[in-house]
Amino acid sequence: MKISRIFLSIVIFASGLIPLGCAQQPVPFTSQSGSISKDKPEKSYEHLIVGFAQLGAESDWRVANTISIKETAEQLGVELRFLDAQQKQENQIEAVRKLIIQKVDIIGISPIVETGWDEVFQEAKDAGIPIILVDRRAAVPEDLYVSYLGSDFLEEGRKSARIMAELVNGKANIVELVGTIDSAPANDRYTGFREVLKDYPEMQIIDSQSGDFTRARGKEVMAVFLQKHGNKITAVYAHNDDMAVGAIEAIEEYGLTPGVDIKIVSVDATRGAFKAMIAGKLNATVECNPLLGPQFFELALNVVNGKPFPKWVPSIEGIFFPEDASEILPTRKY
Ligand code: GYE
Repeated sequence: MKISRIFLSIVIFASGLIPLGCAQQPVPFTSQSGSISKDKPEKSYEHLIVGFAQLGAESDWRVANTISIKETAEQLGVELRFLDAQQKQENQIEAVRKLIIQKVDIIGISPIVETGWDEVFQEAKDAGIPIILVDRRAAVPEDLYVSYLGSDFLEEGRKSARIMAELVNGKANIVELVGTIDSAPANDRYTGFREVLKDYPEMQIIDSQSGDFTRARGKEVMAVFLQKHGNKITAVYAHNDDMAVGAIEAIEEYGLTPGVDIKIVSVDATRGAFKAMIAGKLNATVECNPLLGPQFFELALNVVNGKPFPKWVPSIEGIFFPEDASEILPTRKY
């Protein structure tokens, strides 16, 4: 493995964020919920009831994320009430309301989109039930959730652009497969990529459309890009691996060679991406870690017990390339 090509980014230091162990505004919740009174014994995992409002099962990343949450709950003996919103915000809002009625101790949610959460989060707060944002952020006032556990999506966008610039020597006609519209990862991967592109005037984004983070939509949108722009396209930036894999199929059906005629960079680092890199069809994948179960339940227990916790728990992530893919694939858990 060429370590030099794997840039482990220890986000917590790089971004100067709040280090683990620093309390960040847990107070409004703890005092409101009254669950942290000194008379009450500390809860252990076996006594914790956790609600989780998952957004759906749109990608390999999401499937791995769900498995991680469910498996960790089982290992720790936590009672988990898991609801799947099937990629509809109204279902996810409904799920939070159900969990409030069930009086769970705490709610984890991966908000499908960034906006539209104020009302239901306020309802949870009024009921004294803390909300942890897991994987995706929501655009709500800071007092409506206790903590965010997940990745730095802006940095993933920047990393993707830096890698792309290397691959194409600073000159490309790029098409972009955007994730779910208005989702935090799509918004930030879009913005972070463009931030870096400012330094590369000969790298142009010639088209950009949502593929909704799915393989099927990624393929469809890429086919449309190819019909519209044909051989002009020299690079694809996909906001996740599933869409990149779909795009690879579309490129092959169009008669071009993915990874060679068209350079491709995507985000997640799923096993599917490693297989595509081994086949020479994907040029790089930027890691986004879905295995958040252990960190989530640790955070949930700390919140419920009134222990200190950070406002953001960032993941540590790397970038992977074809030359290392065969060696690394067997170690990948998703
Ligand atoms: O990159 C994508 C999934 O929110 C980080 O959602 C997650 C993204 C992930 O559908 O594959």
